[in-house]
Amino acid sequence: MSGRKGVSAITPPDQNNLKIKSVKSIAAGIPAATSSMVHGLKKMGLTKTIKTLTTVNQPEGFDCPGCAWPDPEHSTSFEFCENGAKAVADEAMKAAVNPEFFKKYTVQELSQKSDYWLNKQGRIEHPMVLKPGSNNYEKISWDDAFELISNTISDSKDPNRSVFYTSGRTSNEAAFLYQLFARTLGTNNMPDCSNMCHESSGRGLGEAIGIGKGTVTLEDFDHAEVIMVIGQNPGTNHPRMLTALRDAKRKGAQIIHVNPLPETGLVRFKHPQDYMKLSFGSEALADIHMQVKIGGDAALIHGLMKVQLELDALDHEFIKNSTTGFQALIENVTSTSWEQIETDSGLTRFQIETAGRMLAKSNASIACWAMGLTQHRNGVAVIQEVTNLMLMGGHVGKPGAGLCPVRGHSNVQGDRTVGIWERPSESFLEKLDAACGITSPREHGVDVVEAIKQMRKGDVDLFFCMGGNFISATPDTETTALGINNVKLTVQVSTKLNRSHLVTGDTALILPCLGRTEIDIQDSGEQFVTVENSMGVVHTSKGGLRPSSKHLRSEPWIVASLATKVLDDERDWMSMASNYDLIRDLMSEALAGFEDYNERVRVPNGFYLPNPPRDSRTFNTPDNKAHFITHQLPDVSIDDDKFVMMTIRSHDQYNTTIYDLHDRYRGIHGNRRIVLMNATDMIERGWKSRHFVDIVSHFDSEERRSNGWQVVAYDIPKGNIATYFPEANILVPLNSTADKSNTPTSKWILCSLLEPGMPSSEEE
Ligand SMILES: Nc1nc2c(c(=O)[nH]1)N[C@H]1C(S)=C(S)[C@@H](COP(=O)(O)OP(=O)(O)OC[C@H]3O[C@@H](n4cnc5c(=O)[nH]c(N)nc54)[C@H](O)[C@@H]3O)O[C@H]1N2
Ligand SMILES: Nc1nc2c(c(=O)[nH]1)N[C@H]1C(S)=C(S)[C@@H](COP(=O)(O)OP(=O)(O)OC[C@H]3O[C@@H](n4cnc5c(=O)[nH]c(N)nc54)[C@H](O)[C@@H]3O)O[C@H]1N2
Ligand SMILES: [Mo]
Repeated sequence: MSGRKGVSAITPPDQNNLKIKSVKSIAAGIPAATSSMVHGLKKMGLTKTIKTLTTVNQPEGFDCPGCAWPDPEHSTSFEFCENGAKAVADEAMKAAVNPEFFKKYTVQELSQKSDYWLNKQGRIEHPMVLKPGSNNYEKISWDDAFELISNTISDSKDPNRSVFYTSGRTSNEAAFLYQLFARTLGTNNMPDCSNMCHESSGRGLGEAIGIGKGTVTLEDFDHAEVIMVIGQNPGTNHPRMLTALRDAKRKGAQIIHVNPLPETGLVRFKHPQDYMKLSFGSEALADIHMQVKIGGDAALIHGLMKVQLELDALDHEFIKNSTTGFQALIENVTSTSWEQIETDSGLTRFQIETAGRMLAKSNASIACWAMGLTQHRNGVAVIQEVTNLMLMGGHVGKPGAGLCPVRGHSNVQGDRTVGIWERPSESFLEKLDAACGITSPREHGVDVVEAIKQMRKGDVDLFFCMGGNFISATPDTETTALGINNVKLTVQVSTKLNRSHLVTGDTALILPCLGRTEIDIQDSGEQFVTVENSMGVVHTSKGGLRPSSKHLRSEPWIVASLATKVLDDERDWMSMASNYDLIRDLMSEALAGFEDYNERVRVPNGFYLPNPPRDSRTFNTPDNKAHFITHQLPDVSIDDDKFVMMTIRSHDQYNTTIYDLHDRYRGIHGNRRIVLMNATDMIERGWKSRHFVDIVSHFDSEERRSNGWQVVAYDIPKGNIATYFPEANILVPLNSTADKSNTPTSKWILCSLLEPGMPSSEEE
C-alpha cells in the first residue's frame, strides 16, 4: 500500500518573521521565570499554573516530564525550570482535538499545517480511527479499537510482523507490562527513542564498565573538582543541571565546556528563584570553553590523555588491580600526533594542555555528555575514549567522580531497566521468564532504523507506538514515510496531535492517554507510577490535575486491555491495571534490584538501583575488570566545498514538539529554518545573514535536498553548520548510523549549501 495521497511527512514552514538578536550571555534569570509563567498562563490559566508549578518534582507530586535530571533530595522548595514549566503547561492544555476537529480537517489538510500549529491545538480527547480509503479520523470506542488491533495481530500469524515502539515518558509500570505483553506474544521488536539518543552510551559503557548507565549521583557534584560538559546544552535541555553546576562551582569545582557552540547556559547562570531572595548577581560557569569542531572530540580526548600520561596523573593501583587494556591505550595514544589532534579537533595544543593540566590536578572529576557525542558514526568509540580518560585517573567509583551520560526523556532510563530493549540480555530474560511463567523469544528484535527497513520491505503488519512521534523523530523523513505507509495498522498512544497521526498505515488508531500531571483513578482507587532518573534513582510520580477528558485512559490500562484482548493466557492483566501495586509486585520478582519494590519506592525520594562501579568499584564484565577500549581516530576530513551539519534543539521545543518559534539564548526569533554558519564561510561566499540557501546532504552516492533555509552568522567553527531538528531530518540518511549502536548520525551530516534553485553536482 502506498499511503494517502497528498499527506506531507514534512512540516510546512511557519510564517517567517526572522529576527536576529544578540546571543544571550546569561541563562535563566528573570526572562526564564517570566517565560515559564507566560507559557503556563497562555496554555492553562492562573489556578492550574500555580497548582502545577508547585507540585512538580515534589516528593508527593509528579515527576517533571521535561528531562531526566534528578531532583535534589530532601528539597523543601519546589524545583522547576523554564523548560520543565513549558512541558507541563503544554500537557495541561484543554482537550480541543476532539471528534469535531477531525471532521473539520482531513489528514491531508492537517499535514499542511506546521508542527507548531498541530501541537497548539490542545490535547486529544477521544480514541479515533482512520479507516482505509478515508481521509478523516472518526470516533471509535476503546473496545472496538482493541478488537481492531487484536484482529490485525491474529491475521498476521508471525509475531515478528508486529513492532512496538516506546518513547521515554512511559512509566516503569506501563513499560514493564508492555514488554511483558510483547514477549508473551513472542517478539523482541521493541525499538525505542533511546536507539536515537543514548544508545551509544549504553553500548560503550556496557562493554567498558559492565553497566550501560552513568556512575554518579547528584551528591557527587558537590565533591567534584573538575566537571567536563561535553556535547550538551544544559541551559536549554537540562536547565536544572545548571543549579548543580553552580553549586559545584561555589564549592570550587572547575568546569570544562566542550562544544562547537558557546552555549549560553555554560557561560553565565542566574537562578530564576534567586530573585525571590533579592539576589541579582549572575555566576560564570565554564572555566574553559573548548570550541571543538563537530566530530573532533575523539582527537581532543586523545590529547587530554597524552597530557595525563606525560604528567603521570594516573591511578596506578586502580589501573593495575581493576582494569585491562591500559598498555594498548598507551601505545595508541602516544602514537597519535599533536598535529593530527590539532587538525581534527580544531583546538590548539596549548588549549588542550591547559585543560589537561586541570584534569591532572583534580582528585575527583566527572565527565557529562549528551547528543553531541552519541549521534556520531564513532558514538560508541568516543564514549569509550571519555571512559578511558576517567578510568586512567581512577575517576570512577569514588566520591565526586564518575561518568555521567545525561539522559533526555524523563523515564528513558527506567524504560530500558524494566525491559524495553530489542536486544535483552539472557540474564534479564531468564529472570523475567521464571517470574512470569513465560518463554521469551531469544532472537533479537528490530531497533528504530531496522524497524524502518522492515516496514519498507513490507514485513510489518502492526506498528504500535507507546508515545513519541516516530515520523518526525526518525531520520530520512521521506524514506521513513514510505515505510510507515506499508504497514497495515499503525497505532499511536498519545497526548498531543503530531505528524505521526497523519503519516500512517492503511488503518490508523489514535489512543489518547493520561499525562504525568493528571490524576489516575482506577478501580482500586488513585494510583501513582514510578520512574528512574538519569542517576538511577527510582521514585514515584503522581499527577494532581483533573484529566483533560473523561475518555483518556492510563498507559498501564491500555496495555492490560490490549493484552487481555490479544493473548490467550492465564494472567489477570485487568487486576494489575486496577491496582498498580500488583504490577510492582510482579516487577519485584522479575527484575534484578527491584526486590520489595512497593515498599522501597514509597520512601520519599525513592531509592538507588544497584550500580556496581559506583557502589563498590566492581565491574560486571566477563573478567570483572574495567576495560580500556582504545580506538583509532575517525576520519574527519571533508572536501573544502562541503560542510558538516549538526541537527540540534532550539530553546522552544521538546524534541518534535514545537512550543514556539524562538531560540532565545542563541538570539534567533521567528523562524526555525535557519542555518547557523561561520562568518568567514559566509564572507567567502559573499553571503550576509538572512541569505537564502538550499541544503543538499551527501551519503554514499546518494543526495537529499531541502530548500528554503536562511543562513545566520554565528560563533561556530569554520566548515561546521547547525540546523534544527525535526525540520532537517529529511537530510539525515537512514543508513548513516553509529557503529555498534546503530544510532542515526544526527550530529554529522555532510552537506553542501547552494544558491536557491541551483542544481547540485549530481543533478547537473
Ligand atoms: N527543553 C528541552 N529539554 C530537553 C529536550 C528538548 O528537546 N527540549 N530533549 C530531551 C532529550 S530526549 C534529550 S536526548 C536531551 C538532549 O540534550 P542535548 O544533547 O543537550 O541536545 P542537542 O540540542 O541535541 O544538543 C547537543 C549539543 O551538542 C553540541 N554538539 C553537536 N555536535 C557536537 C560534537 O561533535 N562535539 C561536541 N562536543 N558537541 C557537539 C551542540 O552544539 C549542542 O550544544 O534533552 C532532553 N531535554
Ligand atoms: N535530527 C535529529 N533527530 C533526532 C534527534 C536529534 O538530535 N536530531 N534526537 C533524537 C532523540 S535524542 C530522541 S529522544 C528522539 C525523540 O523521539 P520521540 O520520543 O518519538 O519524540 P517526542 O517528540 O519526544 O514525542 C512527542 C510526542 O509524545 C507524545 N507524548 C507526550 N507525553 C506523553 C505521555 O505521557 N504518554 C504518551 N503515550 N505519549 C506522550 C505526544 O503525543 C507528543 O506529540 O528524537 C531523535 N531524533
Ligand atoms: Mo533523547
